[in-house]
Formats: sequence, structure tokens, C-alpha cells
Amino acid sequence: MNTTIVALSTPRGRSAISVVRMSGDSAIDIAKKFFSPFPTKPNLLKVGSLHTKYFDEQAMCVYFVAPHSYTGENTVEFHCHGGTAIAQAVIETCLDHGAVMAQNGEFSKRAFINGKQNLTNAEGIIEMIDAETASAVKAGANLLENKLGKRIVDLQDRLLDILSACETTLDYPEEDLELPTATTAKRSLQEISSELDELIATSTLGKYAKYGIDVAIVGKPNVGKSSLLNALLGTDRAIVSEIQGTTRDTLSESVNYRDIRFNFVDTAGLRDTNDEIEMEGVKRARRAADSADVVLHVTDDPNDRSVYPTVRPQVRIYNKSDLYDSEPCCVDSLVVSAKYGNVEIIKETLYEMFSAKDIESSDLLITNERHLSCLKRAKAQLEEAIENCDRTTFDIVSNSIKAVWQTLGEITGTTAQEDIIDRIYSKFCLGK
Ligand SMILES: Nc1nc2c(ncn2[C@@H]2O[C@H](COP(=O)(O)OP(=O)(O)OP(=O)(O)O)[C@@H](O)[C@H]2O)c(=O)[nH]1
Ligand SMILES: [Mg+2]
Repeated sequence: MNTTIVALSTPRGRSAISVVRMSGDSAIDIAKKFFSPFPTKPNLLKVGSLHTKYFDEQAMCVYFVAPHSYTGENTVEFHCHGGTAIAQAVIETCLDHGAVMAQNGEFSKRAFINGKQNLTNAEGIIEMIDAETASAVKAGANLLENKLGKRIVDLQDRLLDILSACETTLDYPEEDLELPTATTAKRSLQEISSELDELIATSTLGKYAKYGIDVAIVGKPNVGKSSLLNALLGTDRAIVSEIQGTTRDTLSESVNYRDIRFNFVDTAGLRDTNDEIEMEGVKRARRAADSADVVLHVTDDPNDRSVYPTVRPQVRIYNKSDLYDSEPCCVDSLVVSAKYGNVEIIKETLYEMFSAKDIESSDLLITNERHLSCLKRAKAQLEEAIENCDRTTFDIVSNSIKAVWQTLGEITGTTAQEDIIDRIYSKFCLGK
């Protein structure tokens, strides 16, 4: 018999309702001791009285019978009135009747142990909870729906097929692969390899979906960088003045455009200076540009052809267009007026530039660093397996293919180490 765990599944503090969840072999028996009338059927929320040693609480109760629950175990949920004291009394009552406090993520970890979810499902849930844009929610939901898990299982199955095809042509594992077998195996492995490449390549868009696109606004003092930031955000965030060198530090703020998050960084105007603080500001501005996904190089001079020195992609912005007598000299640039005009064209250009449409429409993006590192490792091992096909015995080829299979299994959790599993579930909140 396993332990029965209990925790508050809603945030602590003042709220409309609190949900207390209990899971384990004895969950239903425990609940029957202090909730009446106990629901007569599973999966139905029923009103009743929850008897604590301090007061009787009118609450709702629902129970699920193993394996038909989130955790795969007997589970009971109490939906009580909100507030700290009521939830605390309900939890205490469960503890007094034999339950123990759950650890962070323990409900979900039990779901994993009971085969109700794999690691990518769990990571999908975390990503959905942490998401701040619709595209990040979608990326998490795809994990939860097991889109990556299914791809991984498919790749693993094909590796096993390759292995068994090789095996049937041999009497002894030490024998060399026959040429036709080796050629077929190699071709199949190469197909898997290019699919891994495709998956790995989606991680760039995955990063944008999850964290947004970092955009540094740089240029000489007074060209209107801070005005531009404010216009892009639609709020009066940064100090604007006609004095050169107004902005000293970097200033970051995010805004969602369609489903994509843009993280704009306003920076100090670039110029030579002896002012110690401003010098530091300029240094920080250059650093922000170096680490950005794209640089907006702002100028207010329509004859300015200069290019900001960076390896990052950049877009030249001619600002203060309301003051120009003629069109700016460079056509491949954006012409705006932060003070009077519409700056949506900047967001639209960035959106196009980063194929943000593909972020919204793609079914599967790699958004998780752990998945990416497993995929890269599997890819390196696969390259080794492909090389081995040419010049080694079956047992060496087979070992290298098994290594790829094993690494891919770490993604879904079938071959993951206990500590990795623990680390993932400890990121969950208490009660999840
Ligand atoms: N006419 C006009 N003035 C603008 C426009 N954008 C900004 N300004 C003015 O230009 C001056 C400088 O604007 P800021 O936004 O502070 O410029 P900055 O590039 O952030 O300057 P530093 O922080 O000093 O580097 C202010 O007086 C703004 O009102 C614009 O589109 N048209
Ligand atoms: Mg400024």
C-alpha cells in the first residue's frame, strides 16, 4: 500500500475557492471519514459537509478511482471556500486521518510512475503554466499532447527495425555486416539523422516562441530611441528629453505583437565621452546589441548611411520623419516618427523577419533545453553509428545504434535517470 499524499492545489491566500487534493491507495477511505454525504459515484462533484476539528465546512467533493485519475491512483478533491484558514483546516484533517504532505510536483510524478504521462508531457505542463504568450502556451500544449513523444517513439522504433534487419542476416554478432545490409542500414540511419536535424533546427523558432525575440534599440544620443521604445510599448516608460545623454542605463520591456513577444531594450546613446557613468551606459548598450536577436539602428539624419558594427541582423530606422524635407537616402530602411506617427511597421517588419508566422503555425517546436541537448547528443551518436556501418562488426554497429535509442528515450523518460526525473518534477508547484 502506498502513502496517501495531500496538498493545496490552488494558490495560497485569499481566493474564491481552494482546491485540496489527496491521492493514494487510502484517499477515498480517508475522505469518507470526515466528508458526508460522500458522493455515491466517482467523477461527480457533490456538495456535503466536511467535518474538521475546528468547524464544519460546506464544500464540494469529487473522487476518482484508480487508474482513472490524473495520478493513476485513487484521488479525492475538496473544493472549499477560499482563504488560508479553511484550506489549512481541511489539509490538517486529511493529515490527522493518515495522509502525508505532498512534495512539489508529487502528484505529477506519481502520474509519471503510473504511466499516465511521460517527461515531455510533464515539461509541457510546466511550459504552459509559465507561458506569457499564446505561442508559448501552444508550444507547451504540443508537448502535453505528446507530439514530441510520438516522434521520439517513432524514431526509436525505426532504430530497432534497423537493428533487427541487420541481426537476421548474421549468425554471430562478431561478423562483419554484409555489404547490402550495411548499405540499407546506413541509408535508414541517414534518414533518421536528417529528421533529427530538422527537429534541432526548430529550436531557434522554439526559443522565440518561449522567450520572445530580443530587440536592442541603439544609435547616437537624441535620435529618439527612448521615444521609440515608448511608442512601441504604447506607454510612457522611458524618460525622453531634448538633452543628449538622457538614457544612461539599459531599459528592457516586453510587448506582445500578435502571438509573439518582443523584448525591447532601450540603451544609452552611443558617443565618446569622459563621463564615467555614461561610458558604462555605452558599454552596456553595446553589450545589449551583441546579445540581441536583432538590432534597431536608429538615426534622425535622413542622409545617414552608417551601419552599426555588429554580426547581428540589423534594421535601420530613420526616426523624426516629420522633420524631413526629402526621402531618406537608404531605401532598405524603415521611416517613422516616434513622436507623431505609427511605429507598428517596426513590429510587422520584425514579425516577418523572424518568420513569426511559422512559429504560430508549426505543430512541433523544440522549446526545452533538455530536449535539445538530448537531440544533439543523439545526433552525434547517430553520426558515429553511420560511420561504423562502413567498417565495423555488427556488435559495434548495434551498440552505437542502441546508444542513440537510449539517448532518445531520455527525452520521454523511458531511459532517464532518477535524478533527472526528480529535477523535472521538483519544478512543479506544490499540489500539482
Ligand atoms: N519631431 C520629432 N521629435 C522627436 C521624435 N522622436 C523623438 N523626438 C524628440 O527627440 C528628443 C530626444 O528623444 P529621446 O527619445 O530622448 O532620444 P534618445 O535617443 O533616447 O536620447 P538619449 O537617451 O539621450 O540617447 C526629444 O525631445 C523627443 O521629443 C520624432 O519622431 N519627431
Ligand atoms: Mg533615451
